[in-house]
Amino acid sequence: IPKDIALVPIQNQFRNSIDLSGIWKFKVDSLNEGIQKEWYNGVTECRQIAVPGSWNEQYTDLRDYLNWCWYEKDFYIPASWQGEDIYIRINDATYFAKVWVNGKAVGQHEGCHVPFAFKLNEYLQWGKENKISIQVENIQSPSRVPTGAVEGSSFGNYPNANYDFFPYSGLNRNVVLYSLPAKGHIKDITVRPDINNTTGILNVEVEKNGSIQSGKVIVKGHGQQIAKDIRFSNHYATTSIQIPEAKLWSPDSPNLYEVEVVLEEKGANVDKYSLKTGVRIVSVDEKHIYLNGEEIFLNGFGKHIDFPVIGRGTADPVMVKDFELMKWTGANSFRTTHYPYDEGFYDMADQHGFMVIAETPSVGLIMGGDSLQLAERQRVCKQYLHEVIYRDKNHPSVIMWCVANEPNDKAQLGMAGPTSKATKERAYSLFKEHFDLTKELDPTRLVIYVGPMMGPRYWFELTDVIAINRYWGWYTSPGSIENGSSVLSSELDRLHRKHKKPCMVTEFGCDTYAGMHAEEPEMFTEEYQVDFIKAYLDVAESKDYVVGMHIWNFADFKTSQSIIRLGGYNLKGVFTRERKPKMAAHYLRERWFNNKGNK
Ligand code: BDP
Repeated sequence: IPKDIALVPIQNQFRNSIDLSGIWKFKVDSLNEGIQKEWYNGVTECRQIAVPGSWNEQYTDLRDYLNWCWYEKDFYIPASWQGEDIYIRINDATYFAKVWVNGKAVGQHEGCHVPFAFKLNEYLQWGKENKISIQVENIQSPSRVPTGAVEGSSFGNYPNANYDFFPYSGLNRNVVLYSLPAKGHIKDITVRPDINNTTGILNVEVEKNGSIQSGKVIVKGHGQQIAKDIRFSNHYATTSIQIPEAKLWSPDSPNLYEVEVVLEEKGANVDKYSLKTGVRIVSVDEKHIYLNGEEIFLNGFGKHIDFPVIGRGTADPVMVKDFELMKWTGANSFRTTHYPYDEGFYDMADQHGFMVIAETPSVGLIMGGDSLQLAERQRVCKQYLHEVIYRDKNHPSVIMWCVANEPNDKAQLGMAGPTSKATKERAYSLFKEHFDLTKELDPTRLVIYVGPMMGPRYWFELTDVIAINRYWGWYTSPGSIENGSSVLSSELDRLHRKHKKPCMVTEFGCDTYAGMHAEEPEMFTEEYQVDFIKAYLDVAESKDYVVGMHIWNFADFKTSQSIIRLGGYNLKGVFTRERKPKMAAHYLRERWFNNKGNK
């Protein structure tokens, strides 16, 4: 798993980047004949498509199309880049992509919503146009993650994704061409913060390419500047920077420091990379999560990247608006359900003091069944953990990794009845590998998975915090919020008694048709949503070991079609898909923002 994605491409005096966003050529390849017909040399009779964006929203006939498509773009490399190492970074090709440059195969990648990069030097031509061709498909399959087309799946939806959001496909994020100094460059920077009384400590590890042996780490911010020399051995160098009277990062004061790394040769700088990070530590005991030694409570949402016309595409105005609205409600946290978001989200969270639970694309995971498929899924899950942690490890906002949402140990998701002892044992040890790998790649953060209603409980042994998604009073005892919240209350008590870990409800909510009302709360009305949310928040407040409540969902979002998804939407948003508040959003603002009754 190449580490080339560890650092986001930037522009400075040593590095260059060109964003290839815009209109690309686009051609459907439903017979998968493009390779044989050499479409990598150029497509003809094609459509046009906007990148970033999902193809399912841009073309009426492609709404449910998940098969092969071709993207193509011509580009120039500036003459000044000659002699540099030149890469391409594709930030999201959902789900499987093959890449050619000037008709030559460059590489391929499996997986959604994570970046991948290839070095292009040997494929490029100078003083001429170059052509990049990307063949992408999003075929739903049980050996993929997230899983699709699972026989007997409880979803019974169309398209047949095994998860409750629309399988938006294609180049959902931008494609960036970038150059790095060929003489040697910084490949990765890992900053691990610590605190000793009032001194902040940033432990910095730098990995580089090339023969350069020395450099500097400079930490800047809040009127201070502290520099240390580094020397590499075997491409790695480490140092520890002490910041006296450090300004810690927290939701109330999201203080950031700039960490600048330079590579030097004979007194001259060869490469430089700067990133922003914060000094903060996260810890946990039987009942609480602590940030810098102080108890915290996570108020917030599960979200989606989902907007009309743009689909799952990156859209900065929507992102900025979402932060504005989350702040308006008084939220201090969100989970990147059910996949990693684009980097901008984590930068914004760092700056605005949001605590993030960073989730991998492992949703609807089946930890049982056919061994070959299981082995494939396991491989992809581990790849995701590398990719996500390489990319997002330096964000102070990320306080927890979530390795999977609602995994199950059945052979099929909809399968009823008990799981055999052997299957359970295998599922336990395989899932433990996800936790072990996460802790190995990053020992500084908490690690959770999110458990489904009526799902296996033995995996809770592996987590730092018990995180559950609950819909008692919605999917069960419909219409009775009282029943639902009392089931929640006793279940939380049981879980905490057994595992002696803090608990969090990572999803709870109900579908609400904006504008539908009733005198007494009735399902689908705005009144029901308010009362449901209130009842769950009250339960949480009565228990000193509950550490967070994330409402499902921040906004309504598109799903596959099924009888429980009116118009093809999950309507559990407290905002509509267009970001208008429902009554519940006003209720949260009253409760969270005005600090009436949240912890
Ligand atoms: C949970 C899933 C989430 C769904 C939600 C729901 O984690 O993706 O959208 O249920 O049913 O099980 O609304």
